[in-house]
Amino acid sequence: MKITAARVIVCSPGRNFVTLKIETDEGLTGIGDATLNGRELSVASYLDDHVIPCLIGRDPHQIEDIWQYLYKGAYWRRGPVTMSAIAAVDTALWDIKAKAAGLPLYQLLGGASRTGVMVYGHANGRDTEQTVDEVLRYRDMGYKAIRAQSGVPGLEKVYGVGKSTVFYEPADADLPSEHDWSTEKYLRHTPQLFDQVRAAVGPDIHLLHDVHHRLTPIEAARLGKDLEPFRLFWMEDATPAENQDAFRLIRQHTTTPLAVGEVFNTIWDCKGLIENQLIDYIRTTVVHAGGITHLRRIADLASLYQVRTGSHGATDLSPVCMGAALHFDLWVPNFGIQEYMRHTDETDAVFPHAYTFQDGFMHPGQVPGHGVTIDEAVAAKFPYQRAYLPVNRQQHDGTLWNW
Ligand code: EZ4
Ligand code: CO
Repeated sequence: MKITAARVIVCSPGRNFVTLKIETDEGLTGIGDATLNGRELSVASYLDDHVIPCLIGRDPHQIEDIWQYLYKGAYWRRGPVTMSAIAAVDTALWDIKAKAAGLPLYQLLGGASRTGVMVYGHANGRDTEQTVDEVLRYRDMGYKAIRAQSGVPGLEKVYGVGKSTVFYEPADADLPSEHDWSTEKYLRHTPQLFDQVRAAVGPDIHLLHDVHHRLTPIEAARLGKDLEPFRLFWMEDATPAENQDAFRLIRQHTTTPLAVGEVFNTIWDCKGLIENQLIDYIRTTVVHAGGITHLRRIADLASLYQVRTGSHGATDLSPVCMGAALHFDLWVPNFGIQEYMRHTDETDAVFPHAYTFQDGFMHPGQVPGHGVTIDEAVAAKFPYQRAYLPVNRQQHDGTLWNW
């Protein structure tokens, strides 16, 4: 088999998505997600201008060799743009290989290790009361694990809380919108939020929370300690992780489990955190961390230290990534949990998919390949629209902070 063509499809059914489609001389095609929120066209260009010309004529079965060629062959290694582009190629090639075998992708990885993939949903409210109601609504939808995010008194906009409680889309403006941040207000509010959520939902539902990189290590340590009575499944992105040692300080102070890694793009971003047992869950994804080929390497390293997977699954990761992730999750021995934010009906119409949700668990389906396709005619109705993630500034003096 030979690769005869590859195309980048950019569309915006409510939000932007970049999809790579690879075609072969045997008529088999595969697709991969290349979406990098707020920087979509950079990945599209990387693929169009520098990757696709190198793919034509290659054997699509040589997934590992093509991965190494794109990673080592560029000379310039790593980075979110490069690794998202490599991920798109890798995902499309796994799709083709599984279709050629006539098997759902998880069978090629080693088969199912579990009956379904536990996912967590997002409960958001403008205040504690509404957040508690949302958590109960997610429980009633069947979710076994729920992330709770709430507005904070004195802050106008907070990460995770949007206009609608059903769909959350932070990339909301033609130029970055600006939010105010106050660590003091957030740290005062969050423990009482989880006190009330836990009291309302009882002991059996897993509760999660995303700090979204806003605390310093010592502040994160204090929040982790304050949240211990409410038995969180995890506290996510407690502090930025460029300095992997920062997590040592948090770890020394709290038994609240720690998750990090949605912005990581290679195993090197994870290495110290995993080898030093500073985290409990690694959140790297198919799309931003080099595809299934590289994610498998990260998961294997993590398994040596009893670190489990908990892949990012926000709406800016397309259904193509979600489909591939669910095959990975069904197989990976050290699976922990998978994030799942529902896409809009427009997005689902562009990306018909085989995966299903039932009673808090998802399944990738039995369709050969990863089970997600793109309807290019529908996609063409939704042209690209520039959209940025917000930025954060300290409320008291306007200093730029982590969003
Ligand atoms: O802010 O994917 O856990 N989920 C998250 C996401 C991220 C977005 C950024 O594009 O932190 O909502
Ligand atoms: Co997050």
